[in-house]
Amino acid sequence: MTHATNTALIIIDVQNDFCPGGNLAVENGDQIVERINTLQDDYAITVLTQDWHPSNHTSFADNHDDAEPFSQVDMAYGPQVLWPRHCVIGTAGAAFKSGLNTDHADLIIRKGYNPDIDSYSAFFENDHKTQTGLEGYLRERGVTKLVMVGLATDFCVRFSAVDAIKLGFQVTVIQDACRAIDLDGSLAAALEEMSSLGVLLK
Ligand code: VGL
Ligand code: ZN
Repeated sequence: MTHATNTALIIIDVQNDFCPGGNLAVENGDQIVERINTLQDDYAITVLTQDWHPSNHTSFADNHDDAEPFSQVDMAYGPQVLWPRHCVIGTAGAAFKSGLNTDHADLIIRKGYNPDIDSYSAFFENDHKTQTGLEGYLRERGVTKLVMVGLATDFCVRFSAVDAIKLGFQVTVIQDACRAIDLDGSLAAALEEMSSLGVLLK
């Protein structure tokens, strides 16, 4: 372990559906697994997040009439991309990517289980109000610095990093331990937003 107990590694959504062969595959998403396993040796505190949707989740295009995957709609809480059905609770696609070492996880936080609200961020659902409980957990353990890795750089990593910095954590994203979906320039926008808010992109 090389980092102090005030620093946590947050491993975002390294799940089968976000890897090649999965329902919402991120290009080369599987290539970060070994890197993340090695990184885990350096941290005293490790948190895993798991995208965890009920079958009737409103972020799934097939739960809307005539909606194409990757199109955008307006929800009560703001704009929402409609995704191919993915990470359905209890399915193989929702399981952690095989080979990912989960033995050291202090906490596994599930998100997106409310059918009416998506949750990209590990801290807040997409209404930016409903908390997941992760902030309280980290504060009670005295964590002030977060290092984020996982999938996808431009959605769940981005939203988690932005919320974390707004909450006052110091945040680093290790880019080569992340992979992006890159929908209509979303990767460039994510990197721009994160760095402008003070997220350290390593
Ligand atoms: C994610 C889209 C939908 C992610 C989750 O983990 O980045 N992206 N659900
Ligand atoms: Zn999702």
